[in-house]
Amino acid sequence: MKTFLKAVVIAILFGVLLAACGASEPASDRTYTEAETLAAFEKGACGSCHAIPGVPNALGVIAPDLANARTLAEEHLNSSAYSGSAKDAEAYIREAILDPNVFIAPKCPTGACTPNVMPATLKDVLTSDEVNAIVKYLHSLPEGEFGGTGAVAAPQEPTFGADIVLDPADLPAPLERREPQTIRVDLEAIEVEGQLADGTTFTHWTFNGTVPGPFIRVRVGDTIEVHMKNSGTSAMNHSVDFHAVTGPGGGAAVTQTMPGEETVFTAKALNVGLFVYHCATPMVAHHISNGMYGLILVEPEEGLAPVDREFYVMQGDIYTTGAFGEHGKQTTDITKLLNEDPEYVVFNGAVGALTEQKPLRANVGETVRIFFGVGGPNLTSSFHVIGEIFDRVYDQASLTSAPLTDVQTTLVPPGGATMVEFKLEVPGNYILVDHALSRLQRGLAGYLIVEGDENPEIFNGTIQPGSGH
Ligand code: HEC
Ligand SMILES: [Cu+2]
Repeated sequence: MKTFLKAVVIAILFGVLLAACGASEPASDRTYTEAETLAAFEKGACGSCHAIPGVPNALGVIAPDLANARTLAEEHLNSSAYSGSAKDAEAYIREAILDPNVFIAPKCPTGACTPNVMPATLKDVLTSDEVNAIVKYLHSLPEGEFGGTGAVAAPQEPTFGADIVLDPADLPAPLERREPQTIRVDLEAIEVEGQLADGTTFTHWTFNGTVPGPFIRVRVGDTIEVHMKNSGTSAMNHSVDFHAVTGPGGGAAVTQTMPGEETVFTAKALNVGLFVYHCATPMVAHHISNGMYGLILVEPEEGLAPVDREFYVMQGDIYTTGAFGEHGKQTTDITKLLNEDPEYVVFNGAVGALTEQKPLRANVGETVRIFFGVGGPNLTSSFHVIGEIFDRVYDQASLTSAPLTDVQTTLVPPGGATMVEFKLEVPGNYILVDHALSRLQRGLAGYLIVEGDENPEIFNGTIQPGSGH
């Protein structure tokens, strides 16, 4: 609830910046297929805030239920709070989409409506044909009781999308010793149809096209100059909240960014540690679940102790319309999201990301360090590497406390991180897991493949085929 309130506060802040538009679109005679209309609702992400009967996934609970859009429109047209120019319900609905600032409905499901949560950018996102399709649909809904939303069966054909997996070895090298500097951080929110699993794609929302977003590395005392861009192809507004930042919303209060625009802020890294960053645009859980998270490391003045290899891994839970393993294009199921009942749980954004696709690789005799974070939005990880023991765990990613030593499994909450280090003595295939092992069946596994000479003094035996190791 706290996050939600924060999100609303942020929405208020950014709404102040939005200009009103006004002009209403002429009605068109074109008729729309049901699929086109549903696609328009999806493009506008209406369902992440509104419940809309007949629209799959439109089960949002923070905005008025549009089941009775026509009745709501007729009531609200006559309200003294209304400053628009619509004369009938159809025009009102169109205006609510194109110029929402002229009116605030008195009641949202979670209480009084908050101004400027309804995005003012839909007029840029949707074509006038799409708006017309939506208006016609909402205006034509029959009055009265709606028994649930008639979810449309997801297509079962396999789909193929972009590779959004960030390689766990893709992170900047340790910093040289130096005086504090201003470091420019470029983030771009990019919405992509990414490969989630074999034959299954998902509308990933990303920072810089990957999950997790880029690993950012600074030292304490540095000032970060964050350029938060939102791609012109985005349907949604996006933003960034750095847990390493001291200031309103960790930056989210000043980075609510419309498609095609850029916001900038600076902040001083006061605290050493490994911190999560994530999108904080309502519904925040939806943006995080779709992949908008990453880590920022604030090194101590003297740096971290040297190791042979560093890796960057993040865990996330995903709530698709279709069941786990179902082929086809998936979007987020808001009911499953709110019930914290994920279909997929993954490392670095996809099933197989760190097994078949981009496993961690190292050699016998080396020391490895894993920067591990949980984007979530909901599941806490019991992080464990099968066949290894963490020599050091920087619990809660506190790098200024002494590490725990000789740990089997460590807890990492959503919006939290840990840094673990261990030495590799024996070659083999070590498996990164969340020891809540049901999640293995939902996609959560990674390999650390260690090559080198056998070390029979430490481990001696013959690996059995089919053991999974
Ligand atoms: C980020 C959340 C959000 C999204 C996305 C969103 N809305 Fe809204 N919408 C709201 C909120 C909150 C209100 C009520 C406050 C207001 O009137 O400004 C609202 C109000 C409305 C109203 C007026 C309802 C009334 O009671 O008078 C209509 C119609 C509407 N939205 C349609 C849409 C459509 C269609 C889409 C997608 C194209 C959409 N909204 C996308 C949050 C959202
Ligand atoms: Cu976002």
